[in-house]
Amino acid sequence: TAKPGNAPQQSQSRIKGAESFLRNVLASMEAVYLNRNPSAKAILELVRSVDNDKICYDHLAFRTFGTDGHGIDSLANFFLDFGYTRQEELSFPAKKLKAFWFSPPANSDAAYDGDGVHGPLPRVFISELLVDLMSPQTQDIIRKYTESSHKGKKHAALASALGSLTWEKPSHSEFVQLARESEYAAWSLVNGYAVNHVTISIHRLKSHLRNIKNLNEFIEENGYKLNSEGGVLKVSPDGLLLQSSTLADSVSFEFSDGITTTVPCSYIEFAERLVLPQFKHLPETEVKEQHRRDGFEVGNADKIFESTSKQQQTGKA
Ligand code: OOG
Ligand code: NI
Repeated sequence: TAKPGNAPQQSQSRIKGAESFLRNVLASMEAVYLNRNPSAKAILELVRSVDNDKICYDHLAFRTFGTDGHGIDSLANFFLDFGYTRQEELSFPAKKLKAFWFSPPANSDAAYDGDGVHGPLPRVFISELLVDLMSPQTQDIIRKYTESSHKGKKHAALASALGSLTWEKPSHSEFVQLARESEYAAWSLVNGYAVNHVTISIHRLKSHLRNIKNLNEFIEENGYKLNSEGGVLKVSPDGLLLQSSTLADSVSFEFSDGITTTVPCSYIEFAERLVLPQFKHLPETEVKEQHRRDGFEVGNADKIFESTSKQQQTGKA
């Protein structure tokens, strides 16, 4: 049903080719994440098991080192090439981090019936460590590894989809030095471009879990700990973006000096986006994603970052 002057059929099918490649890449990133994070995998299955529900991803999140082309852009380029649009910057001066979020391209109609990476395309949240603001020792360690990756920064999405670091493994003492100064830096050194978390879109569930308070209770009843930094439920100042997250799983990691310890891996997040005031009058069946609160919130994100931190993991409340 091409209107005059609109893209003809042929370019429509080119778009579909790109979309299916994008989804295959997302599926590989997700597979790496599910293999490494048994709690996240089990939680996705649990949520699906209630009323045989489907999962929509609200967003996928990644961390990077903001130095010499290894930062946000290294991964963003892939998403921009496949139709994503860069949105607002978020800044976290105390953590020496910044982030951008990216909105997805328009979906093909089939997406609305799909599950997970085959459903509506997720937003993407990519942050970077402001490496120049770290201590000289920490900067030296980070640059030693980013430089050793040579042109790896051009292939960040591939590294994420493969679950491979683009640099060699660090020594245990280097990991500890980074962790002392920035949990984020230490996490990134051993996890690289791997998915940091996927986020379940809570309001798009069908079961009673479509309310984030019910969801949080359900997760805790099933024996999983939620990140309690600043309270379990994170609420944006406008009251319309509600988020919570689990604590990251740990994996055994063999450092280059032969020492093996557990290191934090990834977590899973939950987000409920409420209907914007100007669309309050719409009947529930007509409410679409574009009628809901979009974007991210610095105050929420600042606390969600703690989902991979040791203090949270060892149960400091
Ligand atoms: C990202 C934390 C922020 C959100 O949705 O605001 C976040 C991270 O831990 O890397 O996920
Ligand atoms: Ni998130």
